[in-house]
Amino acid sequence: MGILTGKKAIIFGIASKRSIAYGIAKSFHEQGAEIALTYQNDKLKSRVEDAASEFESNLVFPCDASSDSDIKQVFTDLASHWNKVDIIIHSIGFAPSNELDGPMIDCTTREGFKIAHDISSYSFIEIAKASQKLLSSKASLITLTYHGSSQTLPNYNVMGMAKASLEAGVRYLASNLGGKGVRVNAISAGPIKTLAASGVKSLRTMLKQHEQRSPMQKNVTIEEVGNTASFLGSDLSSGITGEIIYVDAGFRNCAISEHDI
Ligand code: NAD
Ligand code: 0WE
Repeated sequence: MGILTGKKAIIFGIASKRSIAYGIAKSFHEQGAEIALTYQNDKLKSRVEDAASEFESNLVFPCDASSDSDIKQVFTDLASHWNKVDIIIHSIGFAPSNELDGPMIDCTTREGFKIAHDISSYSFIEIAKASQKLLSSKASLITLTYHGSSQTLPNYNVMGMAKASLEAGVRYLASNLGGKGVRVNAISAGPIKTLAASGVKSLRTMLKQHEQRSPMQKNVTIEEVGNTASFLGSDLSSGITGEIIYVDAGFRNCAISEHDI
């Protein structure tokens, strides 16, 4: 028996086998959860269908996170298959690429700011809203964030602002839903080479710095993030809500590495 046996989980944000959401789906499947997946657009449909069959599911729904009606439709469709949902994973983030290339003061635009906040932060609130009728008591909502919300690093720019907004949203949603027994948390992952991250010029430097400076002297994997999501989705974490849990090999707390002295 796994720690998620009997749980039903819907996961937003698989784009490839490197996606953090894929690592989460894999861990959930190992831990005995039933899984449903969503995909952003037709280009990603067959990949997400393949992932679903790998995890013994045929529940796959389209969902563009910028569309309230898409998000609502996911839960309408899901309700014809499931009578409850126990875990929701929001693993969606986006800013136009020109927003992530150079000093923020030069490259941020009003439109880019709107898109980044809409897709990366607001969509989590809309998903929480749309899921309410199906949410089980003891349900767990989990989103993915990054330390660029709290400390500056080159090029992350408006995504850092959107992640700060997302993390504040986690605390407010936790406060709103806590009375129902529903928990809301974020996982703050260290840098990982996924599709979204590959589009970023400074990623190689970020990964190298992380490996050198983190107490554990390594980068984290989608499997490590997935296993933390399993813990946060399970009843083992029943006392945790409104938290940002770091899966970063200790990087956040380390200003200068002991290994450099
Ligand atoms: P990824 O490219 O595999 O996943 C990003 C997902 O966002 C994709 O599945 C994409 O389809 C989805 N998405 C983007 N715009 C969308 C829209 N309009 N509608 C629906 N879906 C949309 O990359 P990832 O690194 O796995 O990213 C997942 C989450 O993890 C993001 O929130 C990201 O900010 C966060 N994160 C990533 C890292 C990292 O270094 N890779 C670190 C910390 C946090
Ligand atoms: O949250 C992320 C991914 C953010 C992201 C990346 C892209 C690239 C392609 C959002 N939108 C887009 N849009 C695109 O067109 N990460 C934590 C990974 C990441 O992104 C960075 C990083 C790291 C790490 C951007 C700049 C600097 C470091």
